[in-house]
Amino acid sequence: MESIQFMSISNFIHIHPEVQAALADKRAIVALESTVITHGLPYPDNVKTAVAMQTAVREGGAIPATIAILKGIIHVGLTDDELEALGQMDGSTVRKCSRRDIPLAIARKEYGATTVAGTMILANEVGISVFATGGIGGVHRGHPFDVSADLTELGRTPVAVVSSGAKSILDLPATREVLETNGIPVIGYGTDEMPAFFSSSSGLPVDARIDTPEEAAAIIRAHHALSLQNGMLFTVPVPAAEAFDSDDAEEAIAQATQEAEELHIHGKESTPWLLSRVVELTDGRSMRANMALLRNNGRVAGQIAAALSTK
Ligand code: PSU
Ligand code: MN
Repeated sequence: MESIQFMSISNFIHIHPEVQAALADKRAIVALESTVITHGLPYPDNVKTAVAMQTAVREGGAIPATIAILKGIIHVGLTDDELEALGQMDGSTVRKCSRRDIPLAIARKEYGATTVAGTMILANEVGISVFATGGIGGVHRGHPFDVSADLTELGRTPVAVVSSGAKSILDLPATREVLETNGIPVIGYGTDEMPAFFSSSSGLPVDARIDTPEEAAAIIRAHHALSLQNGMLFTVPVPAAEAFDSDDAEEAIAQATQEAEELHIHGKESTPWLLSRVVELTDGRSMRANMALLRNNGRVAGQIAAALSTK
């Protein structure tokens, strides 16, 4: 039998040649997650959005590296064909990979989609320090012990996450408190308050406001210089034209939350179920906001990574 002690991450990882070259040259790279592709958006909008997000990262000045597990192999950077195949898969056949799930998907040679937590771990492993996503997980409404592992990971893995805050399906004030407890700076990019995913306002304060990629890079450099091991959260509001701020959003969220209770939806199913139910209840308006903010966050993260790589 093969001895486990000779196994290292290199046995299970494939880095796309373009990403490998960028790593070697210390060029700007932005990691992207894959749960939003397999569990967050329906096909074909998921693939379209993932491709648009990669393009936005390039426009920002960085190389995109979408991370997923394909047949037990960690892929950092996907080809168009791999992205398309993953996007077409039935979400129930792809393991949603947070920290605890990664070794399970690898050992069983499964397909795995990385969450914010899972993507942070793998990005950090290969030396990528900026990561763009839509919204992080958080504390679920009415379930103070259902706290996303994203918040724990942000407390212990040194990656800068660019997002539109935590999803508004969550208990945002509780989520804000846990971010603080875990030592995660919340930095508003062009805003004084933490955005609420598809709405731009949560009424909750950020720790600092910045307005340029250079200011973000200065904060990340200070963090690296101190060898702090926690992550950072840069929060970017959804573009105004696509924001979904109305009371309709809150009404849909409240209804979806109540239905989830009645149907006993919990654990890792909770977030994907709530998000897709809100899309139905809002006639797709929440999804349009979601797609717009993903692209925009990709662009901002690309700019931040580019500012960080210029000495
Ligand atoms: N944002 C979306 N759709 C998603 C997610 C975020 O618009 O599906 C995913 C992210 O991958 C995030 C995860 O890390 O949901 C959180 O899941 P949980 O609450 O089970 O930790
Ligand atoms: Mn949970």
